[in-house]
Amino acid sequence: MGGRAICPGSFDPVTNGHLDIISRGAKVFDEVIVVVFNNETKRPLFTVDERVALLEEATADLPNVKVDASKGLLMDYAQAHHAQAILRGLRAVSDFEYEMQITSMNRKLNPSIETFFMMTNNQYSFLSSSVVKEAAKFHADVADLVPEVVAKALKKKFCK
Ligand code: COD
Repeated sequence: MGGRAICPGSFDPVTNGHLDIISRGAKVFDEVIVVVFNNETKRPLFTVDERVALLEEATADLPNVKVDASKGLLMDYAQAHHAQAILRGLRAVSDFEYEMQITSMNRKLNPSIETFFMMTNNQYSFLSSSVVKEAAKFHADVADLVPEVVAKALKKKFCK
């Protein structure tokens, strides 16, 4: 397909489910910019800077993936960075309604930038940053659900 895609999210923290979408997207688009936004409805565990650093390490082996952060509107960011597409992941039916809402709003804000959805890999269909944080809080082993650097960062957060 080619072109530049923005993969937006909270990434608090990045999981193997996110990485699956990012790495598969990087095969379809010439360039993927992963952008960390502060989702006002969620109380973050990691600061935006920490989330960016974790994403940078986790995507270091993907040469056409860049990581950035923004405090503004997704569509303003996409336009300013000359992106043609927004890349999102879809897990269960429960994601659908929320994605419909934000995609409709984003299309209203800028109809020339399309949103593309990739279905999650079956093994990640119930994986979210929230369940990972909940499990890590009680010192459960999350090593096979997140990149190594994130597993270490979670241990550090919850041993204080
Ligand atoms: N498998 C596949 N995909 C997954 C998985 C998984 N296991 N887990 C998550 N994903 C996907 C999500 O479906 C999503 O597409 C992406 O990965 C990121 O997920 P999250 O949860 O980190 O990110 P969200 O949903 O909290 O991100 C919300 C935004 C930050 C994109 C949104 O709040 C936003 O656009 N904010 C900026 C302001 C704005 O422009 N708002 C919209 C107009 S009102």
